[in-house]
Amino acid sequence: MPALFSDADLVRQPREIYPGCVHVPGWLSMNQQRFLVGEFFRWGQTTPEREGISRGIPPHSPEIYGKKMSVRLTSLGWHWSDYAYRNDAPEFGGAQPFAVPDWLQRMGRQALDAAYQPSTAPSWPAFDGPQHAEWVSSYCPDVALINYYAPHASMGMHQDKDERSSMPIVSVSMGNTGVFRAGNSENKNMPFEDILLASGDLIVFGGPSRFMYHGVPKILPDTSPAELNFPEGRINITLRQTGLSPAGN
Ligand code: MD6
Ligand code: FE
Repeated sequence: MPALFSDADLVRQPREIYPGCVHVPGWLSMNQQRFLVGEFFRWGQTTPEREGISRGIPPHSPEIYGKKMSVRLTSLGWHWSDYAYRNDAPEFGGAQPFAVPDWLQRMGRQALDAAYQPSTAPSWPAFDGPQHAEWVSSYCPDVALINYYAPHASMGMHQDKDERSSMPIVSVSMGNTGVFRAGNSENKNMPFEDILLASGDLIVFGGPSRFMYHGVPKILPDTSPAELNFPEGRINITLRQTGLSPAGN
């Protein structure tokens, strides 16, 4: 059974890429991935107006610096537009996002717990057992950005710095494998490390890597697991704690 001892499995181990940035391949079970894909379709549907407010942000391509992004974005908790978080989306008739469900916030805590074990992430945050548990339980992500990549979509190098909290960003992906380019915190240039994010992979950005430049130069066709039933494109969900007050949200 040579497949049992394939080298490919050796490299798909949890790995601290830089201090604070940890990749955990195959973190989500296939059932969890299937559930998230089902929710992805629901989150993109807007519910009819009730008491003057409709809920749900339709997937759209945000404009940044006058250019439309190639990914399609929807979100939970807050609407992201012009590099800021808003309670509502004026461009969609004032629609408000659905809340981040409890189970998804819990998934965020489970992700921090899994990624920042001292054995996999020796450099940061370097907590002992009780401190680690307390820190994990304090994570309360109040926004989820959900990006859909059609086969030729990509995302340019950027920093995520619209949040006022320095708590980590939790990122999970489903569908086609994406080439994730991890850069440095100073500028968009080299050195880079290209990491393959496959369906079910987790990557977290915290501490010294929280403001690292990164992007997704391309996604790889025909890489979505058949059992997922999502043959084309890639879904990426990032959870963040904005540090903003929840007024009206
Ligand atoms: C993506 N992700 O994987 C885009 N940002 O499609 C991000 O931009 C990202 O994965 C901050 C932290 C983790 C991420
Ligand atoms: Fe990002």
